[in-house]
Amino acid sequence: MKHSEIEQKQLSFLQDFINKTDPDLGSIPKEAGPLRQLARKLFNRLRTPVRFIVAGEFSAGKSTLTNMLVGKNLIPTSVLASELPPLLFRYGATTQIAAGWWDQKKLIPVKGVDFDAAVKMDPDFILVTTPNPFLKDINIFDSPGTSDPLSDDSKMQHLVKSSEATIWCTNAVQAWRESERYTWSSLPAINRKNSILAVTHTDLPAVKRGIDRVMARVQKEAGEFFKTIVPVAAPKASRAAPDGVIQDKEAWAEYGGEAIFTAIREIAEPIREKKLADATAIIESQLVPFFEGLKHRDSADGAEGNSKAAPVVSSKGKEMSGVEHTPVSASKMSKQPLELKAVDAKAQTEVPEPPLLAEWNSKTRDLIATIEKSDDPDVSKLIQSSCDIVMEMTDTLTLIDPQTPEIEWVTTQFQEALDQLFLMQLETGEEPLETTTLLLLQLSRDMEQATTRANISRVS
Ligand SMILES: Nc1nc2c(ncn2[C@@H]2O[C@H](COP(=O)(O)OP(=O)(O)OP(=O)(O)O)[C@@H](O)[C@H]2O)c(=O)[nH]1
Ligand SMILES: [Mg+2]
Repeated sequence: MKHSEIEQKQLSFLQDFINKTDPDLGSIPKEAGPLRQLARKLFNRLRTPVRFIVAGEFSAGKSTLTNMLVGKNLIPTSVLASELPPLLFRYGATTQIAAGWWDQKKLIPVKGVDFDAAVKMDPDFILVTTPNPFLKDINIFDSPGTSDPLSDDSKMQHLVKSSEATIWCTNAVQAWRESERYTWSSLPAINRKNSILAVTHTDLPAVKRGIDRVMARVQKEAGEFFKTIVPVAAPKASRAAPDGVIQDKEAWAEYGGEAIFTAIREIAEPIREKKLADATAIIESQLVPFFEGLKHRDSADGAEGNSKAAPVVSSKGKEMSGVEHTPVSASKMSKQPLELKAVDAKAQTEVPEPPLLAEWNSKTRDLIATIEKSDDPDVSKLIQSSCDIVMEMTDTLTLIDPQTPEIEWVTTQFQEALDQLFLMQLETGEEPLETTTLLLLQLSRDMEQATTRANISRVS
């Protein structure tokens, strides 16, 4: 089954779960609450496009490249670049802008795509929507050149935290300077992992003459830090594709338009695959058993039609509604609302868990239970506790000898989660506890995968 079909099925299951666990329907066990929230979170996660931040030093060509990617010269030259806050580009039926603040959910629409008027409101960011289909899967954040991504500027911190991939712009005239290398190395691992280096201004005659030398040097000095290095000349590429429609194929390829879109897709695809696989694992282990229990209970009450579940697709693409899961009664689930998949699976097959996985699952389960139980949770303390257990396990994983590719992979997943949790300590963002729970559950799944594949059982 194709990625998009599986995604659609999971989305309809989640939508169904959310509808059928609505407390207003009455007779819904109150334990459904946290699972309903989890379903909402997964639904939003699956529907959120992959977010790329365009970063780099002052005047590196970030906004010009962003304009090319969204297929329109939307970023004004009338407003001084230094005055512009971060610009978030998303898909919308019409081209509109709105002023936004990170800590408020409200956006204030600004009439007539008037950036000056938006800037006067002193927003944390300006949201730009435009009907480019590319933006349905990818969101682009243009960062302001004067902001140091490492500064205490909370606008910038939030922007970096909100993105999953980076396009770093470096001017070919002085490509990959020492200061860039320094800033880059201090960015969170998650932003550095999925990254493209766009070498801009490659159409300038002086650059063009020595382009092979420039690219060879950049490759040598920065190759290890980026998935791909792409030479671009965004103004020329834009001219080859007015309004995002390619008119001059040759020029589009020559000026890097094609290469940068390919690089973006190659980075976005695995991120989307992982999101879907993670969501599928959580749906299978947490939501399906509860939903089946609900159905079972309702059919015992003679009200089966009320909670007929949409089919769920397992990670292998097979339909599994009511087939692979033993129905769990709602009252049983109530005691373990967020039971981990690894524990469930082992209980069914009675195969003992590898000790490292068991250790991680036990710590995670305790912490999630604490999160679930607290009526008035101390958010920062709980994030700190999550950081502690993730850090401990990261240390344990790094000590494993020999280091197999599976161990290295799962260690990277833990390091990335740690980066995200560190940033959440600085700025919690929306629904911090749900995000934390989700991160821990994903790590459980990663651990299960790695321990199964690599047979990691102990630190030697
Ligand atoms: N010839 C040429 N000019 C470029 C290219 N990319 C950007 N420029 C020009 O370089 C200047 C700076 O570009 P911007 O896109 O504003 O750079 P920026 O990184 O967004 O700048 P700040 O936001 O101020 O940091 C503008 O005059 C652009 O027209 C390129 O590939 N080739
Ligand atoms: Mg700019």
